[in-house]
Order: sequence, then C-alpha cells, then structure tokens
Amino acid sequence: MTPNSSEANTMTKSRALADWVTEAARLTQPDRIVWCDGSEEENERLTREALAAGTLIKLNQEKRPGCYLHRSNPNDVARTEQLTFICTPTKDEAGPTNNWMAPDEAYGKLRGWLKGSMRGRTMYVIPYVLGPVGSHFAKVGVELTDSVYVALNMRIMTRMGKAALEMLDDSDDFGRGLHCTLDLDPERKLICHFPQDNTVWSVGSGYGGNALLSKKCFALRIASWAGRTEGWLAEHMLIVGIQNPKGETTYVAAAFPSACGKTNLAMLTPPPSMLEKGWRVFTVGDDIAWLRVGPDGRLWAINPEAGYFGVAPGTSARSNLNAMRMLEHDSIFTNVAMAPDGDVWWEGMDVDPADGMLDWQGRSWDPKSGQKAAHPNSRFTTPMKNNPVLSPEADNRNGVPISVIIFGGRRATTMPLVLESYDWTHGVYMGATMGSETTAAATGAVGVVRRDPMAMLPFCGYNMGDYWAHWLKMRSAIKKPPRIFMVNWFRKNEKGHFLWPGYGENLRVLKWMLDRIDGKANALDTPVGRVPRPEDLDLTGLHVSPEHLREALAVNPKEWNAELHSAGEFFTQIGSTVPEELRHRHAEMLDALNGNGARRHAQA
Ligand code: OXD
Ligand code: MN
Repeated sequence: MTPNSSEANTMTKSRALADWVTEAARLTQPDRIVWCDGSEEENERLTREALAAGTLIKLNQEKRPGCYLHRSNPNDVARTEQLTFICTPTKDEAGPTNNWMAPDEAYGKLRGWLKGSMRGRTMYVIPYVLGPVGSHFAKVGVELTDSVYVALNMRIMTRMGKAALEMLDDSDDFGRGLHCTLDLDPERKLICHFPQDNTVWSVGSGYGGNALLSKKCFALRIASWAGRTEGWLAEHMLIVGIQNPKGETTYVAAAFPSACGKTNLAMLTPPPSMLEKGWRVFTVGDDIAWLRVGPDGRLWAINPEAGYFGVAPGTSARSNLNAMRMLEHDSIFTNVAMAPDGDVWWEGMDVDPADGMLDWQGRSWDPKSGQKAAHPNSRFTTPMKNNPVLSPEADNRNGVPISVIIFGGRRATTMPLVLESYDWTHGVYMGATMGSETTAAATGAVGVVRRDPMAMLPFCGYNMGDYWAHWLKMRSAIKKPPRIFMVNWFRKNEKGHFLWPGYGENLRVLKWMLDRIDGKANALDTPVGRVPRPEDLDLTGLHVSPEHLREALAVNPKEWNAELHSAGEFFTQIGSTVPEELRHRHAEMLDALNGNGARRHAQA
C-alpha cells in the first residue's frame, strides 16, 4: 500500500507536518502509516500487536496489572555515544566534546540506509508535547518510527497524540524526529542531530536513549541549542519540591550523570525522624529540566517529560519505596530478569531471587554463575501519574521557582559530601568541572572518572565552552539566582566503605542547603567552597560515626591540587571557548589552595 497523504490531511492542519510525513514515507516505503492519537483504545491495540510479535512479553497481570517486559537485542542495551553526532555546518559549533559530521554528509549517508527501510513494516507517526500542554515552555515534536516498542514508550514518556496536533495547529514549528530500527547492525547505527533544522535522524538502535527521540535527543541536545538562542536552559536535572514542617515548599533542580541516583533523589523518602517532624518530598521531574527566567526575576522550571525511564538495578524498597510502588502497574520493563510466576526481578531489589529465573536475554539463570540476571542498564518506563509522591505542580504551565541548583557526581575521593559555591560564577565553575565515575548507562568502561560538565557531556547540542558562557550570561537575566551547591553521596574511605549512608538521609544535606538560604545554618569557608561542619547538619536519629562524617566533609588540599590540575587539563581540552571568567576563577582557587594570597571573590 502506498502511504496515504489524504489520511494525513485529516489528522493534522499542519501542511508542513503532512508534507514531511509523506516525504519520509516516500524514502522509507512503509507498508502502513499509523497516526497515533494517544487514546486508551490505541494503547490496547498496539500492546496486542506487540505481544503477538513477541516485542512485549506479558508479566503476571495479577501481581503487575498492565505491565510488560521487553528484551532488546543483546548488543543494543545502552546509549552509544560514539555513534551520536551533532551535525552543524561547522565543527566548531559542535565543539570538542561532540562527534561532528557535516549535515550534507550525515543526511546523505542516512538517506542511503533509510531507502526502503520500512518495507514490510508500519510507520508510526507520534505527535507529542514536551512540557505541560499550553505552557509557554512547551514544544511540539513528532517522531516517525518503525518500532511499536518506541510508540508504546513514547505514550508513557510524553503527552502524546491528539493534544500535540491541537497544540501544533497549522504551524510548521515542530521537532522532526525520524527513527528506524533497521536491522540493528552495529555498522549501520547513527544518531544524528541537526539543530539548525530542528531535526534528529536515528537509525539502527531501539534503545530508549537512542530511540525515544523526545528524551535525550530533543529535550536535551536540540533544546539546549534552542535555549541558547532563545535565552533559557535545557538541563539534565531532576526537579524536586521539599516541603518543611511549616508546609512551605522549596524547589531544587539537580544535575547528576546517568545512573547516579537522580530518580531516587527525585522520589526520596525522608528518614523517620524528619518524616515525623513533617518533612515531605515531591517529584516534579527525574531527568530533565527546562529553566526560564520568570516575570518575577526568579528561575522557573518545568519537566518536559510525562514519565520516567529509570534504571531498575538497585531500585528497592530501601533505596526508593515510591518507585517500587509506582512500578506495580502499567509499566514497561526492558531487559530485567523474569521469575517463573511472571514477575520481574533485578539485582539490588532486596528480594531473594526465585528458583527458575530467566535472565534478561530469556535464558535460564544460575545465581551461582556470577552473571547478572538483569542487565546493569535494564530499565522501567512508567507514567509520572503512577508516582505516589508526584508534585501537585508537575503539570503547572508556569513551572516551579527554583531556589537551589545542585551538581553532583559519583566520586570515591576528593569531593566532600556537600560544597556551597561562593557565587553564580563559582557555581558554574563547579558544574563545568564536575567529574564522575562512568556507569552502565553508556557503552564503554565502567568506573573511570570522566569530566561531565553539568552532567551534559553526552547531551549538550553545541560547543561546551559556549554552553558555559551561556550559563554565565544567564546570571544577568536572573534577579534572584538560585544558590549553587555540589554534592557527592559516594565518597569512600581507604577501606572502600561509603562514608555517608545516602538515599533518604540525603534530605539532611538538602535541609542544610535550605537553612543556608534562610541564614539559619553555618558553614566553613575553604579555598574551594563552603562546607558544613558536622554540627551544622541535622543528624537527629542518624547513626554515622564522627570519624566517617569528618572524612565525608573534608577538603583535602593534596586531593584538591590534583583535582584542580585535572580540571585545568580539561579546560585545555575544551580550548579557546572556555570563558575567561572561569579560567580566572580557576587560577584564584589554585592560589588560595596553596596559600598564595587571599581569596578575592565576593560573597554570594
Ligand atoms: C538516561 C540517561 O537514560 O541519562 O536518563 O542515560
Ligand atoms: Mn538521564
């Protein structure tokens, strides 16, 4: 059957959209084109089709109603950063941290691969809104894909279907995402971004971060580019509301690299002593924040997504009870293990594995084999409305006002539990130089420290130095800037033991930040930032040895000399676009650390 453009005309008032779908269909030659409307009926139909094709496996519907398992191709389990390209006219626009390809070359190569690639397949047309529908933050995108798994996930992750076409109306202003699974041949896999065309073409991978184009591709890479042009920020940040016992809520945005506990922090359960006093935590978002200066001069944020694509291993009643609850229904699991009764299982779930478990590839699993049952980057996709602590503001068109920005990484040494910046520039410096040990969310070695500025290394759609300059420039537009902090929940002692219990206890660190803003808590000035002394933290009901706490909070000059040296090398690697202000601040810190003159910067 030839693609039917008259159907398109009845679905959308946008000539540009209808034409683009026709053009993509002419190239890829699908047997059928299905326009997704986001309805429940459609969800049931697509689920049935996915079950029939073996793309989804039904889980135990009594234990987990509406839940399904997907097993991916074993060599398609994580983002492939080495195959992800920013295709700007010049290499400098993409900068030294991105792979670059000239737009003509990328389009040409992919067009060759895409020719006839959907023959025998269905092309799903998936219109979606990033952000609350009708919000001035919101943007419309459309993804064309040959994957029913992608269609079902997009329904969870975004406001998908009719609402998006209504918002688009007859406009041509929408993100154009073309995704084709192809044959998963690693030699024919590329994720190419064309920021000037508001376009992403992703070929050869079905993995979430490569294939759910709304997420990393549009809401971060393309949006960061748009944010720079339009004067706002698209960030790899969770957004969380902290309600104090008086009922006042303060909003915090926090950037951590992939698989460092963003979802856990976004859904944190307060420790019993704080819960008793009336502390509460509410999730606005767990992965991405779009931030704009509001009419009141504060920085306001929305979560562009409508669901969570979280890492399953390590998620347990202890680490994230709210996540365990939201995963009880209407969720898609990818590459987790399956118990004989049709339930899911993963390492770190704090539940003993049943006998007769199947591993993530569907093979019978021997617990003694030393092999993982669930893939370390196995995932759940679940709608935000499943979250028992979803913020009542999660759908607010105006977003929420941000008082605190946190940068964080996974560092075994050097970085104290928390470090407060002296001012915006120092905070931007902290973000720009942050490092973290690599995790399983991307292919490659795990556990190596890499610089991951603002947790955006794999997600910034343009030159990293220009991105830092944009952050610095934002300061002049924000009348009441959020205060910036750095955290590290993962510091270890010489024996390799974690120095801080983490999880819910992290709320104590957040409380210190809020008290700092209110002028209620003290801190110690160090050459690299302010740290709490043990007595500055509220530790009621927490048993942590004074020795461990001292080590967790320590700023060790020897470690910091090495840290600054390595940050300096990173600046050299970024090159001439590094803003002078950051270089200057770097030199000042080195001086201060080595006792050469007093610190010269101003108070926040
Ligand atoms: C994610 C990631 O999936 O950061 O959120 O990799
Ligand atoms: Mn992420």
